[in-house]
Amino acid sequence: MALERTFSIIKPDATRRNLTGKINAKFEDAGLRIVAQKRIHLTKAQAGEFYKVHAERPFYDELCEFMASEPIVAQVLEGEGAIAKNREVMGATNPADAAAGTIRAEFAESVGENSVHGSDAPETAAEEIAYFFSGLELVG
Ligand code: RTP
Ligand code: MG
Repeated sequence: MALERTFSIIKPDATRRNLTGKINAKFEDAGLRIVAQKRIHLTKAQAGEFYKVHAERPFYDELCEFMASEPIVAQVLEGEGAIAKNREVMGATNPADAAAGTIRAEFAESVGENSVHGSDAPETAAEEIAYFFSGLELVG
């Protein structure tokens, strides 16, 4: 499998509880390298742009409020099959369905406040990385 990059967010529920280090340890233990990382505070409009694919869903407004409520940590993870591997380490969207040992099983508070985001495909990974990071910030 080829070396790949994916985009990750440590969400406000997790940064608020000082879980960045524990979540990063899960990524690193799974063989994902953190090649870029920064703490930023999104506006609600920026959160809305990022999650625009969900604009018609009933939870969209609540999701945007949540993502803008406190700082997030935006990251780029690199590894063999990084997109699928990251989704595996994250666990299912709803922590009640997430496999034991996954980030969401251990740390998520609810289906909405579920600690992490991970890109779902190569095209979205490329778009999301480019939205948050410049070429200069991406060190291989
Ligand atoms: P993400 O995009 O954040 O990596 O999560 P995902 O692929 O596992 O889930 P997705 O269906 O893309 O949903 C995006 C985020 O919206 C929030 N959500 N809330 N209240 C609800 O029923 C509900 N459903 C989804 C979660 O924060 C989810 O991660
Ligand atoms: Mg998603």
